[in-house]
Amino acid sequence: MPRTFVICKPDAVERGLVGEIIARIERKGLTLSRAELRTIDRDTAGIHYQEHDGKPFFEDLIKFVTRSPAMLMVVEGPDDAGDEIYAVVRNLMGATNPATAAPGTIRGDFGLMVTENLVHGSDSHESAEREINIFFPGI
Ligand code: 3AN
Repeated sequence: MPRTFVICKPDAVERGLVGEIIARIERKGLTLSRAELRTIDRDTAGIHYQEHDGKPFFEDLIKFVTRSPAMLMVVEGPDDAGDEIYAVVRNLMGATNPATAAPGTIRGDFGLMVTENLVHGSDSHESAEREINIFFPGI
């Protein structure tokens, strides 16, 4: 079954938007195969965001994503969806910066700032498998 990895970040949990985000994913026809509310530790966050290590916003990003519980989810789609399932979720999420994300997307409807952009979704099939292995090793 094709799958991807999604996080409702701390701002989404704090604002009570987890149900709304999951509802949008499910209404699209995708299903959750694993979900856990977990406060991400610093080391895990650093590995997850290693491509941003050294960028000016890296420290703030790590602080933000570890500040309170996040909802970690493995999202599955039907076999016909193929490995492009990550792209389906990225379209639901909208552009990285909520200020310019299209209305109708999660970030476009509920976000205002790139520093608090509600959701993470893997950006490729390979990233999805890498990230699932970081947060749910062995599944
Ligand atoms: P996406 O989450 O859309 O894949 P990435 O991978 O480019 O976007 O960025 C990862 C996270 O880093 C974003 N979700 C956002 O929280 C943060 N981020 C990206 N660019 C910036 C920026 N210019 N300033 C502050 N935070 C940023």
